Amino acid sequence: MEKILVTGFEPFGGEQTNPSWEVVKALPRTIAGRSVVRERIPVSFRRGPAAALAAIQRESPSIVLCVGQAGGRAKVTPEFVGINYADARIPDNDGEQPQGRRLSPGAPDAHFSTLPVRAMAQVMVDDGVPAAVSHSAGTYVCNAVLFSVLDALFSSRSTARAGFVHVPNSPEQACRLAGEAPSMPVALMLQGIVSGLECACSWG
Ligand code: PCA
Repeated sequence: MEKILVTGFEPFGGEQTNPSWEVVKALPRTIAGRSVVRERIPVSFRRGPAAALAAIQRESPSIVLCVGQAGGRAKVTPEFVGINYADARIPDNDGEQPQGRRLSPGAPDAHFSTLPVRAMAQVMVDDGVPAAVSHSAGTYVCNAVLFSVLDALFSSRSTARAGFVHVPNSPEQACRLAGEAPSMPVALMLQGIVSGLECACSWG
């Protein structure tokens, strides 16, 4: 059976939970006839990409979807592009805070996601889940994981397709935040991720 590798992150930035892992944990065992393999990865510029790449090596998935939390966003957002750049606003979970530097000198400036991001956002919306394509995954660990995964698959001429989806804060997180703090129930995020993966499986 073909495999879908889905990654979620551990908590970071002083939070108790990370909704990306809550969603990944709750995924069904199979989607569109492919088995779902899940991996929790560290919020670390060094260890995060390495953990995602190790899971790809181990599992040889046909589809890779990394999921992360984007506090402040109100929608589920498939990411269009990963860029070869790091500029951390806060230290990662190893205390590293790279600023204004390339992730991989010599690699291309950017890689576009090889998942059908526009179609994925559309099926999510059709399914009643607020969603939109994002054209920037930021310059923190999520972007580093997306760029590194796409660069590794591109360099090895892999036929596996890969991408990233950011999810909003959960309501539990928003309750502890001051001021405007958009959130979404994890069950709704889950519905969006499942619809998006079904779309990715049926495509190309
Ligand atoms: N979000 C962060 C890193 C881990 C996560 O869940 C980001 O958007 O870079």
